[in-house]
Amino acid sequence: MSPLTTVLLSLLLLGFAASSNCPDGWVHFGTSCYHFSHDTESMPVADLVCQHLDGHLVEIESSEENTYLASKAAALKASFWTGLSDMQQESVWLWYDSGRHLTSTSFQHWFPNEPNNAGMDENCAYISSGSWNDAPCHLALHYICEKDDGSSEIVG
Ligand code: 2F8
Ligand code: CA
Repeated sequence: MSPLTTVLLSLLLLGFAASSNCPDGWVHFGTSCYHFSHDTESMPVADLVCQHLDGHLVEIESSEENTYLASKAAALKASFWTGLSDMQQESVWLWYDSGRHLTSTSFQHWFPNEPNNAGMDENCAYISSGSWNDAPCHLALHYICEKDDGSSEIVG
């Protein structure tokens, strides 16, 4: 292989690698980038901040993703808003941004006896130590934003 071909191939490979990178302040897992907030916000404002960062509040779809997020959050010792809410209809849990329903076959990882709608005012779900709890949406908590890592985008 000529030196020129080697350089061109290296640049091409670097280009592919760069296309699946996450921005500074985001971590990579699967095909997503995740940002663990430093500030605290109500759940609806947290979602607006995530959208401002070209993402959305996290949508947790598998045990692997949940375990990864829990491992990252453990070091930060905080509870984080997810994008899961039943604010439209009590007990009908939806991922706020995609509109996907949480069904009996969906991955879910509630604390025992949750969600319990304590005080009849708990319509948003946070993750804490890998388990989920419903809590009042107006509480100011940390939050996790998610966005696609761009790896499925067509380059060129
Ligand atoms: O005991 C479960 C109960 O614990 C807390 O209330 C005392 C939670 N509240 C918040 O996290 C704000 C409830 O959501 C939870 O059900
Ligand atoms: Ca609760």
